[in-house]
Amino acid sequence: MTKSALQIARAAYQPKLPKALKGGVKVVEGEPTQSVADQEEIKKLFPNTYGMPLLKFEPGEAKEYAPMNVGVILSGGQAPGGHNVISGLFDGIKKMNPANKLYGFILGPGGLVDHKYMELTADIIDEYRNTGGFDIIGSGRTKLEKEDQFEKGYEILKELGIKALVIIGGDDSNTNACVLAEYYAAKNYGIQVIGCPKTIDGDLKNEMIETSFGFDTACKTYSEMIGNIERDCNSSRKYWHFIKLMGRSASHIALECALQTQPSICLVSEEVEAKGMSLDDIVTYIANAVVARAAEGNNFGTVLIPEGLIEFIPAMKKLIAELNDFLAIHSDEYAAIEPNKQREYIINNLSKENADVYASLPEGVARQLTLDRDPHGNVQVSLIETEKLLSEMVGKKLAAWKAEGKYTGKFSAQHHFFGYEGRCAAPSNFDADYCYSLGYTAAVLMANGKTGYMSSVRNLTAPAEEWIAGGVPITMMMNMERRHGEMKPVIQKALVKLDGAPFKAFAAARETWAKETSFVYPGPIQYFGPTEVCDQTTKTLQLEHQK
Ligand code: FBP
Repeated sequence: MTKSALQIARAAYQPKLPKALKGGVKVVEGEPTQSVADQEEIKKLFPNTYGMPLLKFEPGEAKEYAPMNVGVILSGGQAPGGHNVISGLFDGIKKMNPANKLYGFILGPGGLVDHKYMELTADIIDEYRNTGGFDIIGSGRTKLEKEDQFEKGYEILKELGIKALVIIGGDDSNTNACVLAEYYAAKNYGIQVIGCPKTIDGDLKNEMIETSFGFDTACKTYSEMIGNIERDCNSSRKYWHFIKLMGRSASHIALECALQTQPSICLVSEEVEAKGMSLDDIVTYIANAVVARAAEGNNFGTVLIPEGLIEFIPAMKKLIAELNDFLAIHSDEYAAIEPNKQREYIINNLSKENADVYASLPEGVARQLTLDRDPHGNVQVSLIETEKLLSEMVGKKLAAWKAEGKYTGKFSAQHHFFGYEGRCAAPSNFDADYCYSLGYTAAVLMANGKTGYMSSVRNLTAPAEEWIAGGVPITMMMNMERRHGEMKPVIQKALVKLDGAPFKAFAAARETWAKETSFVYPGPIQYFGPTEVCDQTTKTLQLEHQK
């Protein structure tokens, strides 16, 4: 395999570990824990894994550990650093006992159920150290939630002599990891399950999990590109760039990129929902900023748009819900209608309120809302080109204002969507170190017989040496939520907090950014060089830690 010069140099990078993981490890138990809400229900559902103590690692005596084989699964969307979780896990279990073996299940949780796996040997691991992507074993979105899947999994775990399984995933995958841990514990199968917090979206975080891995690298990658666009924009001074950023639901990525690049405008879905803003309110907000800048002779700017925005606009949320229900029953009838009559058909069949919203949408977006449903029958919001929808509507509003003599500037838009570009980038030093520590921590948790825990590494704005490693019972992060019409125990998803330090810092600066050109150009991720350039964490983490 041909490798780039950076890949070759980067393979030799030795990720930094917290002090407690450098030699023998002592596991210190804290107080018993409670779930964040709905304690009685969660306790009943998880009799074997509820209420376990928090665990903290400290330097201790080197111990001998009995041999154990371990399995690992990558679940859901790619996030930079996944390969380092696996290499930290590999190095950890080999250090504990060189006879230990690591097996990877292929293409996500489906690999466990379908018995598709490979042994991850030292040669294979060495090929993937400090690289981006999940291609070492692949990832997938099969949900592990049914008993027959757990039993199929157990068959192969038993066959391979696997005593512990690590599931690297987001909130849903870690919820499922906990259900699996509970199931195997209840059955006395002797199989431990440990979770690792992954997602570029940054929405798997709480008191004990300061950030999910991949968020740092993905945001730095997007911020580099946004900075480059801002410089282009400030050079030709003739375009407004509408940039949609990944993050299925929460706006953490858009907010972090805004803090790094200081765009003219950044929308935050959680604020849109809290203020009950309509699509027209958002369009008017952007158009007003365009007019104000045009008055200063600046017919250019940048607008950051979180991917999940549409679903946070209350009126759109209602419309999408009614469309989902309606098309679940009438999709064949709808498909049989001539394309040029479909819009009218939908308008005639929706409630007046939703029909009016639907009728106000540009043709293309209205169409997208009735097509491309996922296996659960829901609109795939990520396929909706919000960046084009907004620029088109802003353009129309400005044209109307021009006709009324309220605006005399020029408006020309460019569109971008940054998502996949950042998910497999070579991990930043932060993600390389953090992930390696998470994997190593998982190995220590397993060697000490723990199950139903998530690997946790905290104090992340301090140098890696001072990071605090340990385990958090997954049940501690759970509450009951309605999913597909049923109340289920799930890990609480962390949306952007409007009273949190990152949003407040943004809100305090955004008027200036809109009026003046305050762009910041972060440049590419640096892997070698001064620590203030190479080891910086996200602004989100820095601001959250300043509390
Ligand atoms: P995870 O939550 O599984 O980490 O995935 C996050 C994400 O990258 C979202 O930002 C995005 O909306 C989605 O995955 C895209 O999914 P897919 O890879 O299936 O297109």
